[in-house]
Amino acid sequence: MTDWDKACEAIRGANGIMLTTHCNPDGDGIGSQIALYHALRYTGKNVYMHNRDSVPRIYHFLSGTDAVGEGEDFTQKGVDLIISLDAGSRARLGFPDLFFEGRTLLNIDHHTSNGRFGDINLLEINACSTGAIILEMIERLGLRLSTVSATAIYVTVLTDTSSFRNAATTADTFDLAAKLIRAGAEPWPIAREVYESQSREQLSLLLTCLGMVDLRNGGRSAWLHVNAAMYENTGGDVQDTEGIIEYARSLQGVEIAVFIRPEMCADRHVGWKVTFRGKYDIDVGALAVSLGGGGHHHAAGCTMHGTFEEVRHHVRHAVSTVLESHS
Ligand SMILES: [Mn+2]
Repeated sequence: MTDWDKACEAIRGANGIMLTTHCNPDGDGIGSQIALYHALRYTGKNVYMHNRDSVPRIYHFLSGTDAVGEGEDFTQKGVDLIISLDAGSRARLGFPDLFFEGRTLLNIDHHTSNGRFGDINLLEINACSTGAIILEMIERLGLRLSTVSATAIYVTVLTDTSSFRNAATTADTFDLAAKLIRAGAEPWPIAREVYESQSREQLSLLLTCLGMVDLRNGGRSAWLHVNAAMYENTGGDVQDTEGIIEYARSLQGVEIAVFIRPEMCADRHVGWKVTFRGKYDIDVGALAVSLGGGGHHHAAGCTMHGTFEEVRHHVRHAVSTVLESHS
């Protein structure tokens, strides 16, 4: 049996399904979740959505996001299948071990570093987004592609390809986008919600952050960070940091961009989230793996522990080593 057969069979056979995605969810995680939720609801199954962290504001326009539960506890009875979407490891889901006991875990993802942590693993590393895998899943299961699901999958493609710009963008990506638009997804209203609805606090945080850009390794690496004081002074929050790292990568000559922010769990500081972006042949996914995280060739991250200074020192060393081996 192929992984696709196993995944489809698990979904067909399940009575209660819980859809979840990684901590601090992005457009791919939320869009995949919403798209599959609406498609499966037509089958008469009990379908729930639950994530450790809340849905970012810019995705609230997707219908069904108000039904996404949040927090470390999920008490709903009768769930026999958990579907993990867009997460490279089980730890990235942010739930206690107990959460998974007695339930089948189906892992659907496109990260090269995915640890095959599910009971069933559906990994398509050439997919431009996890949502692209969900579209194929909907088709294979013979489910209806509603306007709502098409819109949610369009969001996954738009955000995970950095607006049809990154290396994952192929002719297939545009075929996929065309199919979604024909099914009712509207590019401009979606772009307006995702990219043209910034708050003043977000802009203020961006300004503060960019003012502190640090170029190192002779201009080959660019560093940005936020901390609790910067949130406090600007009124911004973790959601407002989405995309800031792209400014660091956008500088000419930069090969590795690094962004560091506090990693929170229910208002507790649990470490530092370090995000990497690459531009040329350096594989920041491998860099992140070497620091205990994971990701893609040009976009990756990890969570580290210690003081900010300790973490930055450690990451600077790792980045310098990678750059020296590529000079
Ligand atoms: Mn993704």
